[in-house]
Amino acid sequence: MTPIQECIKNNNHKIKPIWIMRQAGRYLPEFREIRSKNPDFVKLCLNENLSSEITLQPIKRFDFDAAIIFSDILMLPYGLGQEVKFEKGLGPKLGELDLDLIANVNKDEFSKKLNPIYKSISNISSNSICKNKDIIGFVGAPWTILVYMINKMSPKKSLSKEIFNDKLFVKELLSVIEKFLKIHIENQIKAGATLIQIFDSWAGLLEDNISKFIYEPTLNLVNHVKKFDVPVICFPRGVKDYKIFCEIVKPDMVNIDYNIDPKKIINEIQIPVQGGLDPKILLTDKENLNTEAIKYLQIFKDHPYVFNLGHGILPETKIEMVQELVKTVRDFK
Ligand code: 1CP
Repeated sequence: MTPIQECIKNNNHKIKPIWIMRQAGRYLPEFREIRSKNPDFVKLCLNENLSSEITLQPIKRFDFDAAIIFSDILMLPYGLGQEVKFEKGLGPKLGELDLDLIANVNKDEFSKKLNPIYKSISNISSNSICKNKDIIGFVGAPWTILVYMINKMSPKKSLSKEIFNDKLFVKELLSVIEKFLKIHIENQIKAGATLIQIFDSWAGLLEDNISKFIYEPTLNLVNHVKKFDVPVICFPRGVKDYKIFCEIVKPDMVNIDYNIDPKKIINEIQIPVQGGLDPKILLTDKENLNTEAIKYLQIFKDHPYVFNLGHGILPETKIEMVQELVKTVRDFK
């Protein structure tokens, strides 16, 4: 059994697998080299040879226990026909949103558009470097995708709450998003993903209607993944109460963010836990990194735990700090 599956399915707390959110990306010089020759990010995600190569880059360097497919949560709106562009320094920019057009996209058309992602997963799962490693497929959670599709840019830049006023529009859009997220999940599993992670990066933005926008649609996705007997990890970044989230949504494992007190979580949550370390710690020094990483390893010593961060690795992270982190986790007894 692969390491994360072993943690989840057998409740094994003796092994501490490690992988890192955004491990295939901008902190790696070999990624930056490919990226500099491929200015169109969406095209890069749809180039199955390059996306397979990028997925394997961090595995070759650090021998992580899991490979996360090089793609993006915004490939979903792209698959639905909404324009998606990534501009330097500006982040993602999405085009006009036409609900009538999107609601009429058919499953085959969508799957065909995103087919290179599935081919890349299938390439990776048959590559000998990934023997006994988990292959992580992923999606954005319905709420986070809804935010990007309506806001058309990162809510980090600005988010107008008025855009959620048209309740019927939002409800219909959410239902289309959920339908296609299920298809995207199923396609990734059929291609060879052994685990699914659901990223709700903007869960923390929501103050009311958490049931309608987060619990209910995420639970629907979690139940969908479970039908395939594939474990599902949720990352509801910034959500106020992880305990309630886990009780309602029932993922197989939860990734905690760096604002969460791990000591509190271990008393509140019975399911396997992943992550937590603040990515900024990797920008400090090795001594501090060891102290902070060991803190998590100690707290979760007797709990099924996968080492990871509390959000994606920062682009300015030095390679040697990642090497140090992997060594600390592997040497921990
Ligand atoms: O070179 C570049 O400029 C591209 C940077 C980049 C990369 C490497 C983007 C643009 N996406 C990715 C890959 C990516 N994105 C992966 C696969 C690689 C891996 O994880 O190892 C994954 C899983 C994602 C997931 C993703 N994309 C999330 C959820 C996780 C998180 O960090 O919160 C989100 C919110 C996105 C949107 C996105 N894509 C890219 C950027 C810069 C952003 C964030 C924009 C914002 O701040 O709103």
